[in-house]
Amino acid sequence: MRSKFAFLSLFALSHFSSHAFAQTASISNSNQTISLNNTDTSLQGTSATPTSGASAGTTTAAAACPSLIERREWRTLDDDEKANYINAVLCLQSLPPADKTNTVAKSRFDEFQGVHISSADSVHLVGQFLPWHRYYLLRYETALREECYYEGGTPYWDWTIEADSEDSLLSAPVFDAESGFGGEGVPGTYTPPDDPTGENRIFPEAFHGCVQDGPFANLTLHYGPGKYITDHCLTRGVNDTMKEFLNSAAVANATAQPNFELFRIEVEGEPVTPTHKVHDGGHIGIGGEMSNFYSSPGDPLFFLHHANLDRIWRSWQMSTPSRLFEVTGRSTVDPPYTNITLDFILDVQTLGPAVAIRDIMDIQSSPGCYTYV
Ligand SMILES: [Cu+2]
Repeated sequence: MRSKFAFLSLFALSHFSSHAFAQTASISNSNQTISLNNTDTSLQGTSATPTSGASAGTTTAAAACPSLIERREWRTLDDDEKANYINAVLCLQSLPPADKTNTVAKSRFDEFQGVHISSADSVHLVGQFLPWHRYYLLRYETALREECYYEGGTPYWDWTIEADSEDSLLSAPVFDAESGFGGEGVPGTYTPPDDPTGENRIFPEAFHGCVQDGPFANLTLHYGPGKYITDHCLTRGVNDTMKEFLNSAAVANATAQPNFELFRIEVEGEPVTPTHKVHDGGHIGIGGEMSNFYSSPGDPLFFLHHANLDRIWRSWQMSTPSRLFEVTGRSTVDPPYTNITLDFILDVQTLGPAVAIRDIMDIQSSPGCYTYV
């Protein structure tokens, strides 16, 4: 049973159960803040992977990293570094899909979007939300590096910089037509397909139009919007209605949470929270394809938004030693569910081998081997 949602509930599920998740709305927000600006090197070379006492699983010791890939804020990249990243994304969009049985994807980039669409119902609003997206981003970064000669790390967009200021989100350098990902959708250039049952979670108001400047002006997506399969442009609907959910106070509220479950909920947002949060706020603030629960990775900015969320999680993990390997939460949206553990398997389908959550908890051990600066 699904119903039509309001525009501002783009990431809402209509059938979430109202047990403990609904009670987290009033979690107290202390003034505790965690610096996100310090170079994250405190565990470099020292991490060891714990084994779970509860069940067997992958219990191999974390492999050491030969070096750490630096993930940096987009605006700290120089013009050449920005161009290198954009060119690598364009490369991924030009490579044929690795999965020859995939008849929809025309490129490696499409393949990533397709896997998110088919995974979305099982990797959101559940305990594996953050781990799954961490691993998904890692596979994307690895593809850029191994298949498209990119030598850097996934950049992130720290939207608190715009959200804390009087500036519009659209003023962010990520939207620059020359050095960034292009700007706002042009009104009147795109009409999304009807979604009479609501199952595609398409909200026409969020689709201002096609992005017609920048490197992705000529991009044709083959998946989406939603679960539809249509050839269409990259769409956006950038707006400032989400700024209050993307500012540094919102991030501080998230990192102040005392356990993983409360932290994950405070990051992820509606419908288990009464208002938007940083995750759904970023999706809705960019709008268009990014506003869609299923097909959002069709906008290359998806990966910069989620890298920032991953950075915030890393910050929370590093704030107390016990948090580095803390993971809990329901395994599915609907019962019967189990409580996920470090042994829970993250499946990214054709994008790479399945791994246990344990293996990606410490980003500074293999297969992660990256750091946020
Ligand atoms: Cu997602």
